[in-house]
Amino acid sequence: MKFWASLGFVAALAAHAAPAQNVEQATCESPLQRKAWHTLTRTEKSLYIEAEKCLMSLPSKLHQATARTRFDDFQMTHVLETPNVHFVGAFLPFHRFYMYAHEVALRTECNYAGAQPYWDESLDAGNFSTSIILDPESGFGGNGVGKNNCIADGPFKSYVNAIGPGQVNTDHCIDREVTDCASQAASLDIVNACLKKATFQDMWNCIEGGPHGAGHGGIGGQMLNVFSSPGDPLFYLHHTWLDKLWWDWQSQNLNIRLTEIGGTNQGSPFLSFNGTFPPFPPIGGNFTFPPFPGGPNGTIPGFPGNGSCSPFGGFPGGFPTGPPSSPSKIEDTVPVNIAGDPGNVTTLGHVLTVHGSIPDATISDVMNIQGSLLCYKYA
Ligand SMILES: [Cu+2]
Repeated sequence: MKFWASLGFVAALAAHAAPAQNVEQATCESPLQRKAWHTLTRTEKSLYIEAEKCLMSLPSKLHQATARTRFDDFQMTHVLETPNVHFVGAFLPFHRFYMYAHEVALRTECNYAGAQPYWDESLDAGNFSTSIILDPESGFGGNGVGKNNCIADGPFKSYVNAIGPGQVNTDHCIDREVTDCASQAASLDIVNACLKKATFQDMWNCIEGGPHGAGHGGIGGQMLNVFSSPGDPLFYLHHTWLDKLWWDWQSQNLNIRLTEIGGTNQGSPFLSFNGTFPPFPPIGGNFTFPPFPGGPNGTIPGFPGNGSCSPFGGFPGGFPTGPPSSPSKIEDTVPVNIAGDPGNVTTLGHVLTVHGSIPDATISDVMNIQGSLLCYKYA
């Protein structure tokens, strides 16, 4: 049987000494329960926050030239992977894998017994500034203040980011610039429109352009930087929510959607362009999230960010996906050299990496949140 021909599979069996006939059952017996922040008890909230603070206190293992802590390691991994994992078909798979790696680190390095919570932003759409997630006592602290928009209360107020902004690494505070109007794209109407999309590509475009943009633009500051946004610990709750939305979409038709992938495999030229580009005010020499085609109506929604919720009018140089329309202005597009995925369209063989926090995996490995690698569920 072809099944048995896989050396990796046999080695995995040997390593776990699992009886062969129980392989199916042995995969995901007790999925971790991921819950919405709004439903956590006060104790659950503080256990999560303590675990994140623990990651912020452990020394870097992966990126010691730039990172000081394990929290920084994750942020740096994101900075380095940014061109490969935004505005491409691997956007949702990579971030699913990355959220999982973060959850594993909390559990294995910081004695956290819970699951990665998520922020159901539809509950706060249009009202991020009054969200309980920004509570200084039970949450992540509030909006930034002063000239640099540094957060001034809450458990993370004194954390010094060593990574960012963007691809520049300089010590700085966690900053926020909460913008309620930008958070409107997290509304239930938009979420539901995304969940109704018929294809992976349309759903992904809708989520990346809509709810994804709402979280980054609605919190602003660090969160609005496409490279260094994981410097704000809210990032992990934001992207876990997006992961849930993908799973909600998949769950409507698992027969097809456990293997449905697609979308461009060509990284955005805007993320590898070494220079300033007119519509995006550079932050630390880098760009905030650009607009993204494929909002809930399949049109250009205008990226809800940059301190405004007015639509982004026009976009010089075309959309940030696909081949550059002005090659002479582009230093280089991201080369199509993703391991396991040499073509222009994203496939299941595409290798995802978090730089060794956990071993590399393929998109195929992360399609099922209750499969052989991942084992969690959403409430
Ligand atoms: Cu990202």
